[in-house]
Amino acid sequence: MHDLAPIADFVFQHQREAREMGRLTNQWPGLTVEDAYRIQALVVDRMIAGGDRLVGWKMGLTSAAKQRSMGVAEPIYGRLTEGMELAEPVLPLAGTIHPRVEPEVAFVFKRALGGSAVRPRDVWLATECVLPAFEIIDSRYENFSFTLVDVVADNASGCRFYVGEQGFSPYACSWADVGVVVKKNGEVVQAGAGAAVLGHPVRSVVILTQMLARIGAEIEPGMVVLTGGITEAVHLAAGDRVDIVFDQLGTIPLRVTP
Ligand code: OOG
Ligand code: MG
Repeated sequence: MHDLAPIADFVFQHQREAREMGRLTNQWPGLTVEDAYRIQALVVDRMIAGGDRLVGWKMGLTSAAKQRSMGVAEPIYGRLTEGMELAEPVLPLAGTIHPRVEPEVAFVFKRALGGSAVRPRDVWLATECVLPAFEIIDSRYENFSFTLVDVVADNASGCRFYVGEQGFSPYACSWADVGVVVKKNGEVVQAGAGAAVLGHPVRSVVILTQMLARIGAEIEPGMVVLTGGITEAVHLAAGDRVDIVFDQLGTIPLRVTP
C-alpha cells in the first residue's frame, strides 16, 4: 500500500509546470489501476483547490487504432476541468510538452446520468446536444510512453479541449456514420468515422457511467463528455493549422501559436 497523496503532488506539479516525468510505475511499483484513478482524483482535487472546477469527463483509448498505438488494451476515463477548456480553437504551445490533437464527439447533458444499468436510450434521454469537438492530449510521460496505470494517474493525458459552437440534436444523424477528416497545413493526415469509437460513441458514454458507478460518481447536468479520439492523434508544432472537418457538421479550424 502506497500513500497516494505524495504521488498526486508529484503528478500535479508536473502537469501544472508542463514538465516531463518518468513512469510512476517505475518509481512506485505495485500501484494498481484503482490507485491510479484515486491519484487522478487527488490531482484534480488540487486543481479545484486552486480555483478550477470539474466540468465533465473524457473517455480515452476507445478505438482499436488508439489502443494498439498506445499499447493499452482498454478504455479509460479522465476528468475535464474549466481551466482545460479553450474558448477559441487556438492552442498556445507554451504550457504544453508534446501536444497532439484528436477529433472527438462531445455529449452535453441536461440531466444526471449514472448507475451500472444505463442503456444507450437512457443516454439519449439525458443528452441536451451533441457537438463536434477536439481534444489536445499531452502526456506528461517521456516519449508519450506509459502503462495503463501511468496514463490513468496522469488524467488520461488530458490537457485542453474545445467544443464546437454549433450543437446538434442527438437525433440529427447517426453519430457512428459521421465522417471526420483531419487536415494539417492543407494535407489530409487522418480520416475516420464515429464508429471507430466502440462501434458508436453512445457506447462510450454507457461505459463511462459504469466506470463512474464503481466510485459512486455520475454525469451531472450541464457536464460535457468527450467520447474518445476517432482517429490517431496528430502531432502539433507552432504555426500549424489543423482543420478538423466533420462531414455535414462543419469544420473546426485549430491554430497552433508559440
Ligand atoms: C491516452 C488518452 C487517449 C483518447 O481519446 O483516446 C484519449 C493517450 O493516448 O495519451 O484521450
Ligand atoms: Mg481523447
